[in-house]
Amino acid sequence: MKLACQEILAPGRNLREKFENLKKYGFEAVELSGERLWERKKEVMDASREAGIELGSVCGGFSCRFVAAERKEREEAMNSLKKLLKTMGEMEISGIMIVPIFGPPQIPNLSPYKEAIELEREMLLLELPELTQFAQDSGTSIWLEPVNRYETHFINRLDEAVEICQKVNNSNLRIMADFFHMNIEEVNIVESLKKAKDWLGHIHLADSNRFLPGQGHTNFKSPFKVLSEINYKGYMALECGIRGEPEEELPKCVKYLKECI
Ligand code: LER
Ligand code: MN
Repeated sequence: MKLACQEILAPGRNLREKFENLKKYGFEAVELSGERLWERKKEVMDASREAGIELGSVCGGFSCRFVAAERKEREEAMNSLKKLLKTMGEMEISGIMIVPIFGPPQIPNLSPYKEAIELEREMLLLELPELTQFAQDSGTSIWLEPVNRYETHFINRLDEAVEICQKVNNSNLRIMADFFHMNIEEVNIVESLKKAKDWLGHIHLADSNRFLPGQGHTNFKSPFKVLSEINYKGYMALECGIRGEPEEELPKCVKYLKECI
């Protein structure tokens, strides 16, 4: 388990200072935004080398319209993800999370023929083999992220994401587990992680209120015990708000997380 932090949370006047601060606080890796990453490639790689911190993962910064009604939008989403995957491979970044749909269905409900969600699942299953193969050829991975019901109607729990990975059957498609969403959707986080153990590619950390771990009431100890038992070797990246000053709260959070591991 390697602790990572999203770049947006890091204090610092420039990228290098942000990365140096994260390293100083005890993080091993950074989670980057994918926004025009190809243009920032050199700056990001230089800052990572100079600060001695890994580039772990990418979150956001591309079109998520994979199952939109318009073919043009779907193709744009596929192409924008491919462009990012290629850059990530060149930067040796291990993977990117995708949330296939935010919000309500984007295509009509055709029941009794097929409900919107069935059509969306089928559409995604047509696209994922090509995207996953592209990720594999580029040397990186895609992680499907289950997100809570208030943000999407599609894939809320780990088992739903695992089912899709099983169908695609490519080792470069894995799921990711976000503690904030799991707190809302899973019956029992420990049991869900155990069941998903062979498919786990990445983790997002946030407390119950989506502030830093330690600033809410989530129990991290028992899920972390499971992650140790299953020998989870991936990243756990902070994706949350911060109550207080980042300079003080981020190192405190690292200490707290290390005590929980
Ligand atoms: C959205 O709530 C989320 O958790 C992000 O990781 C989506 O990319
Ligand atoms: Mn997340």
